[in-house]
Amino acid sequence: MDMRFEEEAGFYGPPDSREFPRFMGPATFARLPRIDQVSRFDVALVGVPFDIGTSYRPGARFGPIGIRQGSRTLRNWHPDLQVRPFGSQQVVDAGDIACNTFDIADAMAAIEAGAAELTADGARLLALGGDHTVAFPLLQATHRVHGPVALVHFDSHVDTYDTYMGARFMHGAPFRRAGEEGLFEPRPLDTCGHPGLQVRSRRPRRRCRLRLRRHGDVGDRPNRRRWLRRTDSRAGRRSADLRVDRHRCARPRLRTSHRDPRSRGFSSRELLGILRGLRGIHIVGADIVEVAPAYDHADITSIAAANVAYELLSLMAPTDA
Ligand SMILES: [Mn+2]
Repeated sequence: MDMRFEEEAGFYGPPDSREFPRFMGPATFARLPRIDQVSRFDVALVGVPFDIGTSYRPGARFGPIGIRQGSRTLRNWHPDLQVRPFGSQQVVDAGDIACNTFDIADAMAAIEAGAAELTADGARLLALGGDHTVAFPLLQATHRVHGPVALVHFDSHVDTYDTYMGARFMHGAPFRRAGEEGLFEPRPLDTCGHPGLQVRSRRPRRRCRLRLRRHGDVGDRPNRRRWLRRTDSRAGRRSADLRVDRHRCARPRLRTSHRDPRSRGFSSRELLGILRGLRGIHIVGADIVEVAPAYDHADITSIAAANVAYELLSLMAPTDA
């Protein structure tokens, strides 16, 4: 049987689930068309199956597969934001960036080149990691097109290590490297994910030149409102880039596939609510990292990550006229 992608206003979305139930059809994100099946695209999802930069539990190389599997039930209508993420912009699945799994430097170059190729014509990129190391080459590619972006980072760590066992490129250092190259501004780095402080791990060392903004627990409503106001005023005038460390900014109670687990993070509901509050910010790039399906019971984390991706796609979507 011919399984056609549903067409709405010239944009191709998932096949009609009344004819082709969601357990059938393409293994692409949300069963969307592959990049080679449409003539043009506005947003590309791309997998970055890289996890040799991790310092604790490996397995995020399977993150793109897990998130795609967790995305099969996503629908083309976001009732809270009142947008059609697949019917008002062309979203495609660009497959995975083939990156070396034995050589970090080689992988970094491949990820930057792959991301740059996908965004050269102005398309936006939503990357599915992979461990957090991948944020650096992805930001390099974003910088090529947009210059320094306003960076919003959800994580329980600040990821501003200088080196770890001598390694400069690893999952605890991407924002140190990005800061050194001037890939984002204004400073300080906008990280949130920690009740009480903004992150849950140790504070960065003094010699780290990146200052960090204290937000309080943005899961709490008054703090959330204040954080959204600040983020809006900081990011509102420039292109923004969102980085979500899925596993570390969510509660281990709910997120079971932590690659490097920490307690007391946001619930999925809190995180999605915070993201929804970012409506109006011009997002040019985003990634969701550290999804490790081997530790994920009943696809809980993969489904949550897919929904974060959906929220980001909805934030990128034009509002219905
Ligand atoms: Mn991280």
